[in-house]
Amino acid sequence: MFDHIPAYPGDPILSLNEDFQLDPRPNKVNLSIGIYFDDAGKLPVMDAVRHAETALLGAIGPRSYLPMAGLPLYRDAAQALVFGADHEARAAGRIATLQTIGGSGALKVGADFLKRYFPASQIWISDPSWENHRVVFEGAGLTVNTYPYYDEHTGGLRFADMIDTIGRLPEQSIVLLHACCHNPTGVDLSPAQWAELVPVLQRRKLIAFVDMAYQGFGASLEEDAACVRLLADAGVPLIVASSFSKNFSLYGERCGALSVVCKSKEEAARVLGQLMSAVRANYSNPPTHGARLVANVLSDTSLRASWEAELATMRERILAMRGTIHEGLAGRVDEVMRARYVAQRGMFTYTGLSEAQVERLRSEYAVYVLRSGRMCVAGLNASNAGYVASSIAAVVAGA
Ligand code: KET
Repeated sequence: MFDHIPAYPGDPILSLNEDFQLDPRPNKVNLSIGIYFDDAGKLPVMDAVRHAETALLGAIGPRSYLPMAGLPLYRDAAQALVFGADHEARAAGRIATLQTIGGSGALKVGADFLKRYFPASQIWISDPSWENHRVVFEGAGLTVNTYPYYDEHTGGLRFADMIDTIGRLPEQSIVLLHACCHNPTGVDLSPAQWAELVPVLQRRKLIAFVDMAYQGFGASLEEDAACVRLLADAGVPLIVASSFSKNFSLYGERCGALSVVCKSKEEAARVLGQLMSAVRANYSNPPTHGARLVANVLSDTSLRASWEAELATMRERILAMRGTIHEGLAGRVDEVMRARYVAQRGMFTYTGLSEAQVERLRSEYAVYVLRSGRMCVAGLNASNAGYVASSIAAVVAGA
């Protein structure tokens, strides 16, 4: 019966991470998947989350199904974090927000919603983008195209080309944008560039779909969300997928949210209903535990302060590691290849290494980066950064 089923070639991120786990070499370094490790190379449990969890365990209650839209306290807290607690659209009740299975679930529910109600629309994602964007949107039946984004010659942004392409898209096209900490390149739009993009989206009557998986890892919780608020203020039709996987270090709990900014409260209620219907068709309703943890941390003044402080420490450690590897590569690779470690932001840097160099890094040095050359700099620490720099220098020299 199943003879015709082909083997799964694997996922460029998750399968590589699994290969890493099986690698017996003691000096192995995992810079593949987008996970933040601390300076001891461990996946942190954040203090605020530990406190919230201990309190929750002491008060274990019954576990019914959550509503299709998720836990109300979580939905409100997630919305406030993305848009700012005092945003006018929140006060007006015109943002439809629901709890999703991670940021990925938010993308899928949003994609299903768009496919159903904008059947003629196609989506444009950055070139390159997170590999799974194409997979999720094509899986929902959308045609996926790309707009120019990364300039491999400079390690920067092809902003003029990006604007030019977006400025010529058909009306009601969907444009996928990364709010901050672009995955995989680490290259973001500046505030001035966002301000230039917004009127183009408006003029062409496009739908902005913003993926914000790294809020707090770029500059700050507020600055990283500034583009979302700018788009909402301008009245651009806006959908936001957000995630607590990274900024709460709660990867396995699958905590995300999807928000659609509408023109009225009444419209938001209709949109929310259709998003709930998409949830029901996919997985019925979301899980409880992680959502309770996030909601309890965000709504408790002291836990929230502790979470924000620890997140700032994580962000600063990533910056420090960028500096360390930048220094470690001095005089060993050319400046274009070296400068990006400090110019790019967030968890990822596009190293500019070729596929063959990436393969040598893995096979000869047990250093894992993605085939595309993407390195998760959040996997570097004081003990491995020097070794990683020397390994990169060796494969670049072809030695
Ligand atoms: N959007 C982006 C841009 C992203 O990098 C990830 C995860 C997600 C959404 C998914 O978030 P989640 O809440 O886990 O569903 N990226 C890392 C892990 C992965 O590929 O699944 C990564 O790029 O390594």
